[in-house]
Amino acid sequence: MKVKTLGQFIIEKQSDFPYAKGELSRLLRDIGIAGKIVNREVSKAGLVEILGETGEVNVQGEKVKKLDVFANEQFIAAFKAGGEVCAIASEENDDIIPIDSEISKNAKYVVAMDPLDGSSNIDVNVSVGTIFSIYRRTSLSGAGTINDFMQRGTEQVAAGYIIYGSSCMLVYTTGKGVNGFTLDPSIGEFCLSHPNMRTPQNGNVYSVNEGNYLHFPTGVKKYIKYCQEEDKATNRPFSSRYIGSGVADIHRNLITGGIYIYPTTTKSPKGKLRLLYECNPLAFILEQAGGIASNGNKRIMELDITELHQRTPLFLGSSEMVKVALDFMEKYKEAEV
Ligand code: AHM
Ligand code: MG
Repeated sequence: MKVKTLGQFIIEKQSDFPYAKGELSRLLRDIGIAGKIVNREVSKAGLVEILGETGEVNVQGEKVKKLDVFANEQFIAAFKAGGEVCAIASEENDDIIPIDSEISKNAKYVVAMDPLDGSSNIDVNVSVGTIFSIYRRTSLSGAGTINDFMQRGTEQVAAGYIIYGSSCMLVYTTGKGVNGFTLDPSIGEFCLSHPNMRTPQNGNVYSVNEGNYLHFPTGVKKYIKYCQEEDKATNRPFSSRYIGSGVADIHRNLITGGIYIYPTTTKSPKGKLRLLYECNPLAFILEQAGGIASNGNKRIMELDITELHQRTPLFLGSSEMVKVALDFMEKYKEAEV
């Protein structure tokens, strides 16, 4: 069987964007390269000194692990060296990183990313991931500004994630379906392994941190009980699967069918996950694969964004499952007021 590498695939697909001059292709290729370097470090995590906490606290108030810092630096360096990006937003940085260099003076894009999602899982050998989202800049020239990021998810040009798991995979979309590439370590290339990924309309997995149950909205509590009830026709009870590493949970559900929920809680009344670099890119991928992404009553990609690190609740996954969860949210919305 002839193997198709990420590089070959990107070149082939470039004709999908007749107005583009190859910058997006180069940007995606740069992300693949940085991802390989991060994968190399993640797979050595148990071996080397790099493991452990730096002691710093990131803008979300969480302790930063060394690999988060490494991944952040690696992707930033790749974007700066590539010249296609005029600003970066990262979970690890309070403010945007403007880029104004000789090679980036014609840069058309901005990138938002979570360089290492699920990082509390690194030191226990559980999959982690990188999430990225690419927008066309709205500013005219020079370094990008924060306004370049204040765009709805529907404006994304491309989005994807890299999962550092039992194998390393890069999954991305440019709005024409979703394709997945698995890293073949023997040749050091991402190879097309999951062309045109579609998520099943229905599944039997629900993923939510049930430890927070008491603090969930009534609609979510009722939906969880629904998942646990016996019903032959709908194949219930569903299985509960929650890794606590969003990319891993969502990747599995994308393939097998399922729903991922991170609702509001009394502790996090706006939810935990971030709209710009977690929910919007994952929503774009899931929608492109035939799924649904909602905040409980609105489509994620149509939410207005006003802050870089804005949070939102998330209901994401197989269309039929998400629809049922949203029906519960609608039915019990009065219970919250
Ligand atoms: P992070 O970006 O700080 O790693 O947080 C995001 C992660 C998701 O990957 C995961 O699904 C969720 O937070 C787990 O949160 P919790 O431990 O509250 O269930
Ligand atoms: Mg994250």
